[in-house]
Amino acid sequence: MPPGQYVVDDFPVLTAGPTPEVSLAEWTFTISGEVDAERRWTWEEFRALPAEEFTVDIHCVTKWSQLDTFWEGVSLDTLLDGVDTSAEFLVARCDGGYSTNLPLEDVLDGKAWIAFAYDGEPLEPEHGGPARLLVPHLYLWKSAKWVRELLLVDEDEPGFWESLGYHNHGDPWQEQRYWGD
Ligand SMILES: Nc1nc2c(c(=O)[nH]1)N[C@H]1C(S)=C(S)[C@@H](COP(=O)(O)O)O[C@H]1N2
Ligand SMILES: [Mo]
Repeated sequence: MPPGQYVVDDFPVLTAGPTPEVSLAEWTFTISGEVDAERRWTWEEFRALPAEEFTVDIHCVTKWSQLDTFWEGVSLDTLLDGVDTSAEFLVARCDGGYSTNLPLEDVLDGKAWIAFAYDGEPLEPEHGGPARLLVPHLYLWKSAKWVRELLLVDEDEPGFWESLGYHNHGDPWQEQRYWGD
């Protein structure tokens, strides 16, 4: 367990604002910014991509952790495969306006997914359904719910919580909770 965390058995919901609604017919997922060509998938196209089941521990900056959570999603390695970019960072953008920033190296090599199922069921809207980013090795505010776009950028840009004093990187093992940690 990362320092300062305690284990919970339930799955708390933590959202800054209401749960946005989007129909699967309108849902798209886009990779944009510093790319050779923008990539966009409809829900059907996204669900036709190779998906993986994975079991991970998740850690919230408010100190709860949940162990062995079971998910299904598309790896960011799959989504970024063949994308030619000079970018070293991304901004994940969501329905409802939330955003979070990440170095590309934190989402490649099997470290991040766009998850659409939790515990064998479609991901519930409160937890980010139809699909959320999951980056389990960082604090959970980096795991953007209702994610719709990955904007690839050369210069790192703070997201929603990062602009409000949360740590830019958010490694729970180093207790990077707030700015200055
Ligand atoms: N779009 C969006 N994603 C978000 C948030 C949010 O407010 N909006 N909150 C973040 C925070 S601070 C946490 S701890 C986790 C909570 O995920 P959960 O509600 O599934 O537990 O979602 C993260 N992703
Ligand atoms: Mo959080």
